[in-house]
Amino acid sequence: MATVASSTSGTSSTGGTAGAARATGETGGPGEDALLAAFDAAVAAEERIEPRDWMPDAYRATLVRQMAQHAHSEIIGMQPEANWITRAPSLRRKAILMAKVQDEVGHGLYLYSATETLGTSRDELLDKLHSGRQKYSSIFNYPTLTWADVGAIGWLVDGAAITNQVPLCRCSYGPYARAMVRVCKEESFHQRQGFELLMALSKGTPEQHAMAQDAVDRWWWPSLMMFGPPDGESAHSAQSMAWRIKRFSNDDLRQRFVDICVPQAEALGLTLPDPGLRWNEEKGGYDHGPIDWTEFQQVLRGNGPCNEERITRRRTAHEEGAWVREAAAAYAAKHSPAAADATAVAA
Ligand code: FAQ
Repeated sequence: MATVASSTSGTSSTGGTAGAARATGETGGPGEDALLAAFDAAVAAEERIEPRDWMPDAYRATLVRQMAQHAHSEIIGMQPEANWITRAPSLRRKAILMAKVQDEVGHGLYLYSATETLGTSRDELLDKLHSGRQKYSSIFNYPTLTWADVGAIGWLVDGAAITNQVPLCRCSYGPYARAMVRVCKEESFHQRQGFELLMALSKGTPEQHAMAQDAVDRWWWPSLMMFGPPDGESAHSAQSMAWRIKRFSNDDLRQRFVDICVPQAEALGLTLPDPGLRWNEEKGGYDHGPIDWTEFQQVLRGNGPCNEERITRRRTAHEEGAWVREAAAAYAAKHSPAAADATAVAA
């Protein structure tokens, strides 16, 4: 991890008004050192930084990077599961899956909105996603080969997402923290539906049990990679933790997830595909086998099994949705207060 003491400097043009610890960035206000000191004090006092508060440019850029990546993950993350909506084995399962996929796009909306409070636009963010300048989570570059994958995504991918995101409810940036509260509640439902789906398969016919096991075998290691590179190679963790954006390191959260999953796998009657999993009395957690970080890097470089397919589908969806955006903008313009005033004057 890179070492960081407190905020790196940088100015921001937004003026702040929130509380004694918040200096304003307006002309004639305190200088940059005072602004930075007030910002650091607010973070240290567990106060929330709000959109109109002064913040270092690097803090803003870090938030935009992480939140945009998170928002992109939510909307790209709809694709692997949507693949199974038409083939869900019952009306009940189809209704549940449709609701879950709709929730994911909702999470994307909260997160894009929260990112826009940092002075960027949704168009800009989507453009960066489509041109490969911003990332989305590695996990969504794996295929969903069988119905059991829907269960494995719910149990493992949503489970990993919750483990990572519950601490983000205490993120120092207010809009992100508040969005996370609702997202986590919904992710919790998603995780349970995945667990319940896998339980039904695991206790079903031998073929269904084998399908569930195969899905867990394929999703386990990529789920562990969701937490990001090991702490020693995590470029942003130290600074993000100093700013209280992140509360725990990648490895600490990964460990927490492994410890949660082992007893859950036992309850499911499924095996986690890691012969190296052992209870370690001294650390009070499970040791696990080595993660294939070469595979992770390959996926990040665009060479995962589905990278090309996912981004192509996303770009197509964006192009095909152009008429909806145009219609919505035309409707908003027609019904804006200015348009209403003009109509009243003409009458
Ligand atoms: N995939 O220095 P760090 C979900 C990048 S939502 C791709 O450790 P950081 C819901 C990282 O960006 C899942 N890239 O970075 C759902 C950085 O690259 P950069 C998404 C990754 O930010 C469920 C570089 O590696 N969740 O699943 C990944 O401090 C089911 C160095 O890494 C979030 O986004 C990765 N896995 O920590 C939806 C949560 N890991 O930007 C549908 C919020 C790292 O310098 C269906 N994000 N990288 O080019 C976070 O908590 C953090 O950003 C981490 C990474 C922990 C992901």
